[in-house]
Amino acid sequence: MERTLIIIKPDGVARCLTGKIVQRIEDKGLTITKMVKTTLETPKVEAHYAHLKDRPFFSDLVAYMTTGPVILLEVTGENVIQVMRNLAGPTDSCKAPAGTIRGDFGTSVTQNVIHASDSVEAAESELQRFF
Ligand code: DAT
Ligand code: MG
Repeated sequence: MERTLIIIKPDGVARCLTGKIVQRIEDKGLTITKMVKTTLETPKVEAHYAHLKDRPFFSDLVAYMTTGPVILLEVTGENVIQVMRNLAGPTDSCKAPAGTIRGDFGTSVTQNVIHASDSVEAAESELQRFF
């Protein structure tokens, strides 16, 4: 069994997509083991996206992630990290195929509805950071 961090980003929460996203996760047979609604503070978002701090979009990304409430989820299941990345789809919503969360609900590369951890190491450190 593996666990991963999912964040329903501010655009997803504001557009009332939480129920649909949770449904997709449960329909896939995964288990939501923690779920919290909160508004993220800038330092936590900066730490979460530290690997992108030299990219030109970093400040816009941090500003966006702190604009409103998010839903933090710990999701547990077999190969959950890869399975959730597959459900999320590619980073850029405009290139994400229909049937993926980003393909169906995302509106841009920034406003791409959810975060999903990309490795066991990232998942463990992100879960520790946010829970
Ligand atoms: P992912 O969220 O698919 O793991 P990532 O870790 O490379 O992608 O980037 C984290 C977030 O940063 C991503 O969800 C949206 C934003 N981002 C990435 N590339 C971007 C770009 N070229 N322009 C604007 N925002 C970008
Ligand atoms: Mg990433």
